[in-house]
Amino acid sequence: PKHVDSVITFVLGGPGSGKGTQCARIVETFGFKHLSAGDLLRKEVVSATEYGTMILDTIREGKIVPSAVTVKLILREMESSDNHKFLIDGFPRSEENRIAFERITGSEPDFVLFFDCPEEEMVKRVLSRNQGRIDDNIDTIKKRLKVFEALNLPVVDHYERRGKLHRINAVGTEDEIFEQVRPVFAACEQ
Ligand code: UP5
Ligand code: MG
Repeated sequence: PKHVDSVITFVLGGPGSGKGTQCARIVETFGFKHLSAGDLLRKEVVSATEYGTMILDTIREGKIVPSAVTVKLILREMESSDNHKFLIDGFPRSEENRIAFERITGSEPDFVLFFDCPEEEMVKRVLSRNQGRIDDNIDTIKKRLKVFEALNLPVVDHYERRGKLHRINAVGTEDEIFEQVRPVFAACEQ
């Protein structure tokens, strides 16, 4: 399959830590294809496919959609893309997600970015985002933060142990944060 020669980057961080914002900058500067797992899932809800209702209920509760569904959506995008450099944003969210991706694709990420952000800053950003997301309310945010800590941080630890993690301080202006991100990608361009 096509993804065998690809460059795969996972972009991790809590809700509102700035993953989507920095991914847009990486796309602009380094020509990656941005795949936001959350955006792909929200698209399924809007197009009312067979999993739409289940996905909506899961997002509203701040829980994690079954790996098989998410991996299928990501893989479909990878396979239909002309690009071979992928930024996978907001996935894997759990060890189960990670293991499913590795098993189904036979690939591991080349490197992993982690946007490290204090909870109060994440809450502030999500509450002031105002894009009508069903999960951007204080009750769901609290649930998202709990799920992040319990299930996503073990994935971060995994990649830290594998020497693949780039920890980014996610507090500061968008430009300041991108100046920490840039060298990670500049190094892999050579
Ligand atoms: N902002 C950005 N950078 C800033 C900065 N430096 N200073 C000040 N403000 C900054 O940013 C959030 C807001 O902060 C924006 O208004 C931005 O302008 C501002 P953004 O870049 O959107 O942050 P991001 O980390 O992308 O936040 P997001 O809310 O998208 O993260 P989540 O991880 O919570 O959301 P996601 O869309 O990935 O997932 C949503 C739900 O889908 C999950 O809770 C889950 O239920 C489900 N899901 C799965 O089940 N499986 C998956 O694999 C993925 C998602
Ligand atoms: Mg996002």
